[in-house]
Amino acid sequence: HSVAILGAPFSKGQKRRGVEHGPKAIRDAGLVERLSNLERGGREGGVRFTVCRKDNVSEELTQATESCKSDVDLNVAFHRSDTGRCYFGSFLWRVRNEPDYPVHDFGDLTFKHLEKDEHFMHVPFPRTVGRANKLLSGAVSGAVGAGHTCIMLGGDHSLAIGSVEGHAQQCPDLCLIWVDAHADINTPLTSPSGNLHGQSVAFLLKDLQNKMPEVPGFSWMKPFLSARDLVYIGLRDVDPGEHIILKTLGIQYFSMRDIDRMGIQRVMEVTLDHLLARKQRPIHLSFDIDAFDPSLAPATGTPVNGGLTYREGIYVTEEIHNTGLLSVMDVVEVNPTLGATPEAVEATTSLAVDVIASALGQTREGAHVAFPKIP
Ligand code: DIR
Ligand code: MN
Ligand code: MN
Ligand code: MN
Repeated sequence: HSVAILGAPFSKGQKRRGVEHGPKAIRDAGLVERLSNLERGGREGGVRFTVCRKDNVSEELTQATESCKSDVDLNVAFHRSDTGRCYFGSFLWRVRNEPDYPVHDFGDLTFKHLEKDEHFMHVPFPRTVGRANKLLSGAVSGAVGAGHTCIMLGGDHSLAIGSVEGHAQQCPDLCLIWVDAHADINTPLTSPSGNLHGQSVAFLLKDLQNKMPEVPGFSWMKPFLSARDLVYIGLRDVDPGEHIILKTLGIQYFSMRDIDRMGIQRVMEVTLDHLLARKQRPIHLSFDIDAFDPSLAPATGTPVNGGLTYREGIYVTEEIHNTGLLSVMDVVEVNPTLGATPEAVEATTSLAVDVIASALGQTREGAHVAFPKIP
């Protein structure tokens, strides 16, 4: 599978400007380079090779070319300085042509701020947010339809409305894993803040259809997701109205207390069992960086103490990668204007790169590309 990166520089789903610089900040932390150099473990190998002859294999493997066709058997570990990859064993010596998982960076979407966009109740910028999500929905649908695994870089979490909606156009049976300190399931009627980034899930759920007023800007979409197709991980700041919704709809969630109690291993086991036991289907992972503890991800708009450790967060993405079903991932709420120091911002953006790389197959145990033995 190839990977598509879509930048969504948008901040009108909440009141703190700066989160629209998230996509650039995450790219500047080296996202594309990291993904291009992923040595993927697991069921598929990582790269395509051409066979070359032993006598043409110099210290610098880059000299080997496609014109070398016969097999060689080397029993070595070899490090290629040009790609940084290591190969080991008694195997055919092959040279990488191109990654099996090319990374396509589609750049940033361009969002318009509408001049005339009155509040709806106490909800600011409803038409601007609705239109941005309609645009994003089309982009995600296009990327998934073209066969890419799609990484959406936010931007605030209201963007998940369009991202999940676009994903669902291609994959109507998708399931949703929402990693966040917050449940983002307020309706305009329950929301204490009015902010749409705290309401994204309510727009998606069929089960809330008769609880949702008609918000201007959103007539292009209908709710499509069932409450049983959603699992939360990392909750620790849930509004009373949201708690009522979680309980009445019987939504599967794992608060930080649940993670303390069960451990992240069991949480992921139950999460994936809940969503995939009946049938395997595409996963939409919506990852709000504020799920992490603020000591790890300080540059975000609504930090809440007591969040995921680095290891818990990476375990979540490793387990999702290992299903082989990740189809779209959102990484949202990285706000590079909010770090107290440049180091705080850098910690947050490099953490975002780490969770993306992990979701796409970077392993902590290491990996190598296996070679077929000479018959
Ligand atoms: C709060 C905060 N529940 C709200 N939500 C946030 O505004 O609805 N989501 N910060 O990320
Ligand atoms: Mn893997
Ligand atoms: Mn969120
Ligand atoms: Mn959040």
